[in-house]
Amino acid sequence: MSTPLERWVDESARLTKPSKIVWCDGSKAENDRLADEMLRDGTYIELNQKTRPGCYLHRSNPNDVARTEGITYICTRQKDDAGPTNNWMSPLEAKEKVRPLFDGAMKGRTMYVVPYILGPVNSPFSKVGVEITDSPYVVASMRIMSRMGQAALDRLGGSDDFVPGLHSLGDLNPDRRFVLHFPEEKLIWSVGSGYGGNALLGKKCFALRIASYMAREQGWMAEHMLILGLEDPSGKVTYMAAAFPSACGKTNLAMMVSALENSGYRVWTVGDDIAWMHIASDGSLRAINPEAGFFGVAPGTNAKTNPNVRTALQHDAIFTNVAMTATSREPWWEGINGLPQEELINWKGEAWKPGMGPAAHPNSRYTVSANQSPSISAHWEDPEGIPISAIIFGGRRARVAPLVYQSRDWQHGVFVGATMASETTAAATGAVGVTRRDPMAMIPFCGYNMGDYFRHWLEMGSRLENAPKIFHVNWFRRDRSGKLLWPGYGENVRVLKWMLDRIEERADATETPIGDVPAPGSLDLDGLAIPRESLDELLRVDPGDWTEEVAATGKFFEKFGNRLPDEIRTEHKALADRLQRSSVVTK
Ligand code: SAT
Ligand code: MN
Repeated sequence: MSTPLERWVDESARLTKPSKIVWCDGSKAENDRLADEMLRDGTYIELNQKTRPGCYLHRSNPNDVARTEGITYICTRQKDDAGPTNNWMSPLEAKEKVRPLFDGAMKGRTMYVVPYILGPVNSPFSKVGVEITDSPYVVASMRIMSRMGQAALDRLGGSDDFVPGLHSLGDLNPDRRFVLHFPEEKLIWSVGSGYGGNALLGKKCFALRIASYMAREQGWMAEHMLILGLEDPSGKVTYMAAAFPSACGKTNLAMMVSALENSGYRVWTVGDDIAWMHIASDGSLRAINPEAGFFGVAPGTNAKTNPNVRTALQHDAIFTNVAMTATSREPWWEGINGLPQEELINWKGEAWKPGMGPAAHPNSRYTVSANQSPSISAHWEDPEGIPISAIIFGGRRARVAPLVYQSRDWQHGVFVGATMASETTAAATGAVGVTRRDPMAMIPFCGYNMGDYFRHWLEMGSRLENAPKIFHVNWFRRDRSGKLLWPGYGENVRVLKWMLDRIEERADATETPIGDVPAPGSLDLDGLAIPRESLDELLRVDPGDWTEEVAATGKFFEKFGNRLPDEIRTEHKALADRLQRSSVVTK
């Protein structure tokens, strides 16, 4: 008798026609074997094994360097169930269109069967996925990013309780590239890309798009959030989850070395990208990190911005599309630490000269196990998850949003999340630096209609006896000359400390129309030289800017028609009214 997994593997092999099938066990021996093969065929380029044992460089096809949202689809039977913010095809049409691209796609190649667990091996909240892929780079990456191999097969047994994901590099032609999600049958198909979120199907495809759909069905949440613990001088740790769009500093915040370490405030990492959260029996919100590694943006990473990851990257890490020093074979990227001391080979494998553009691709990445970071929390694999006391939303905005504000309550907090916006980055293809609305940083990752997603958030709040406080931050506000006003990185702990003090009811706040900002003196600025005017500007709520913002969010919400919850409409109107009253007072 064959198992559901064996039947799906057979079926996929009949379609893709590989010359060989390998079931991955996740062992070191298997990983070493794959690394040797990849070194031989050029998929891996060896980095300096003396200074960085087990570290390799991978160069993806230059047309395949970021998530491609334009060819990413949510395939529900009804278009309206995918909603206005997702690309949609009917499941039938999508399969008809894309099946031919899988037909014979693995001829002459090896098909790897990659079973994996999302979440701690022994957590009741973890889930099993199986990716079929013809990319050994994907196999090696999945081994770092998830609990891959035998443990997953053991957990699955003969059950059909797994999310299948079929992946083939195809011919890497962008015209024949598709990332398809079938949330109703919990299935993923991806063809034509070998890059990150397009190809590591456990990451955005399962842990966010499919999982967000499952989470709504089952009453939990799958969110694009880092998870960190803030330790206070008494040793007590308070956990916070934060949603920022891709390449807006989630990894650096989660792994931060605190500027207030001497006064006893430390940050511990639980996760850097995705949080699965459920309501525990005591009515609190608890989170697990479904992932086991970090897939972080390399450029800008240095001793100041993320010292912990520098330590983590000393061994057993994969670097994708970074540059390399020509003689010592060290990975290199813009913002690593000044100018290179020797010749560079750029991310395309060419001898690099100034004027050729960046040597590392702006979306170049490192892939490394979470437990290689000195900042990893002792509780990061707790099967029941850790309790979340604060939810933080944030974006990259040169204007409008102050450094930090607190929402009035859960419903207002959901509205704050729903009105998030951020300037686009190199993490996805398309223009960089354009402000786009990105509710809860989930615009590219919500597996269903976002109007229903907002409703789900509201419903979760009504079931929480001990709901986390909700905040919004913006590390990226600039002055008139375009200079960043806030130093960021390790100094961000000051903002986290203010949140902790708000949770513990120790810090004062000033009420504004958009929410509560730190009262004068309540933000700990000890040892930080920041001009008074900068601080005023950082916390300023400009009625003109915010009136425009209200108009922009109103227009965005119109897209959802009657799927938009009334509560969001009510909050929108209430904000408009508060702004109007405040501008009357200031006049
Ligand atoms: O390419 S990924 O989706 O894995 C990274 C990101 O965009 O956040
Ligand atoms: Mn992400």
